Amino acid sequence: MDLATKPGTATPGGDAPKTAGDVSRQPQEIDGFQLVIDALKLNGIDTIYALPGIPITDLTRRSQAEGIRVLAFRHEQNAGYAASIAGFLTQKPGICLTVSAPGFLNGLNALAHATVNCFPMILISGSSEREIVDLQQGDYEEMDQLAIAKPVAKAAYRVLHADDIGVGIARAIRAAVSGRPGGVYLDLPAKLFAQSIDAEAGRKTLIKVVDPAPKQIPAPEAVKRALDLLKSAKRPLIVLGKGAAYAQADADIKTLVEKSGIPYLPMSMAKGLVPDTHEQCASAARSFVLPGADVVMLIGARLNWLLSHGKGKTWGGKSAKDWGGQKFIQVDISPQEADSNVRIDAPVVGDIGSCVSALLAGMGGSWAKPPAEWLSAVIEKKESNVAKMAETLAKNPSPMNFHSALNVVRDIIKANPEAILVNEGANALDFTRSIVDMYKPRKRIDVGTWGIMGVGMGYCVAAAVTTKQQVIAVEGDSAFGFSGMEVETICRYNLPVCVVVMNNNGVYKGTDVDPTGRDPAPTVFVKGARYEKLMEAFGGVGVVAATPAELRSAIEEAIRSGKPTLINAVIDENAGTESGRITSLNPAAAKKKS
Ligand code: ADP
Ligand code: TPW
Ligand code: MG
Repeated sequence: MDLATKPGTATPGGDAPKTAGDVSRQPQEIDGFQLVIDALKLNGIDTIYALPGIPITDLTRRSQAEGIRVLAFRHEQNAGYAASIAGFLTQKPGICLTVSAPGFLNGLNALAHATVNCFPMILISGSSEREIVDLQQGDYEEMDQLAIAKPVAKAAYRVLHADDIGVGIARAIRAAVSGRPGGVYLDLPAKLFAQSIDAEAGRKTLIKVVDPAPKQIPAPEAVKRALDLLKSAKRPLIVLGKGAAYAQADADIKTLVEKSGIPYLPMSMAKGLVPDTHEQCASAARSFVLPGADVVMLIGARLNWLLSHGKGKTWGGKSAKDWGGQKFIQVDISPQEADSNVRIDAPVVGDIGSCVSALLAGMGGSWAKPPAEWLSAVIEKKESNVAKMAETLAKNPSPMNFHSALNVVRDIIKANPEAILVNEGANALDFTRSIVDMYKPRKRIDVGTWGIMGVGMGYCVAAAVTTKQQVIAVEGDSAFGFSGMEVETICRYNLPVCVVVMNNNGVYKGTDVDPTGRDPAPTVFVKGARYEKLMEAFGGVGVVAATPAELRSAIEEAIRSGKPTLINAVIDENAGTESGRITSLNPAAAKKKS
């Protein structure tokens, strides 16, 4: 069935002139719906994360009928987070499709998240009638969506005529994936879908984007400047960020690390780019290497709050704003990133693949390893911290705490290094990041630059669909709540997702009380909540795990069966600390001792 090209089947109400009456002379027509689908397919878009409704219901149906995988969610925010992480994992823009005003706004959070995290994503939203919206005459779901999207998007476009759909989608794709990737908004008014134009002419307007993310080769002098600085270092350090993971230059990055012999620190989503168990990995000596280093090479990592802005006590500065004395090399595709917080002595601007191969070429055959004194100091610090952690992990307290539960997850990921680990929460996030080693690139996806709660189930769906691997999500009980209803989506598509809810009865802890005695405290939930029943409600497997042994066998069974599973891991409600590792960011008045 080809609705779009059959004469006379175009939806009425389109703007294009029609030759009514004489069917034999009627040209073959194509409508806006079909042009959008054809444009996406032409550009290799094979999956859409959506929530149907006016005016995009038929777009979801017809996309599916044409072989695009349409994953329908229960809330647009989760569809959006799914699209954003699909972009990170595949380097193709993840597509989120929503209805107008409220659906668009629900998706907008994820669009902002994609932009902030440098993930390529396109939010496509249907919108209401321009003439009515612009005169504010009160249309169904009236909103000037383009204006609202602009400040949080890398780019935002609106298409008004069917013969511009090809250009609109091409521009959106290029904007999402070229240079620093980001979130792009594409506004498609309801009227556009129904417009019909001559089919042959319409098809000619479609654009297959050539080389959507062109290589950007760094200048030879920038590479030389960086290598000269690195060579002069007595205590060098490499920091790998999620931009490096995104770039898919895995082999060259590992070679660069090994050839240089420099200790490296992976940011959260760069864990596993080089295995966390590598002898040069300095994660366990983080608070030693940051203040100790004299030259730091950042590869796809920004000096934002996650790296204490490159200064202050974390970096050995005397006070919160003082420079620690480090010199920085920054490898990044965005020329504006350098000097954002502290002086960058050697910016290397280009795509990470090209930059790393240029650095490798410049290093030549004989590169002197860093001074042995520095390397042995790092190893010594690391070994003593690892030994301390091993002691804590070996304990088996009752009730179970974060450490004893995560010791199990650590073993499971070691035995299943291809599995994707989704992670959100506060303590549930921080402890997982430091305890669970990753062995392969792009296997850990988490709260990202904003430390955002709610990415969990959307990430699970996209990770399972795009990688076809087992997904294990370690979720704080609060974090899980933001997207919990999507367990129905996980069951509906029968995805190999095992959700472990670290259930400590609340946000950070489950022990707060309302001093007036009237209500539950704002940070606590229903005690002993049975999250596993939510999964059972939709046909998945639900398990309560109160001990590490129960947790281990439940995750192992989930992996063996590949069935959607939710494990309610009962954690000591006293075990966490306020805000996990970032208590210091709480305004002083609200600060609480753990
Ligand atoms: P992290 O949170 O892991 O420290 P950030 O999100 O702060 O990482 O930084 C990622 C950086 O990577 C951004 O500055 C972005 O411009 C850069 N980046 C993303 N993709 C590429 C790429 N392909 N080549 C070069 N730089 C990239
Ligand atoms: C969109 C603020 C940061 S962490 C967190 C909240 C609400 C939940 C912590 O509790 P959880 O973890 O998940 O149970 P645990 O192990 O410490 O008990 N809204 C958004 N994002 C953020 N970051 C918040 C609120 C927050
Ligand atoms: Mg909790």
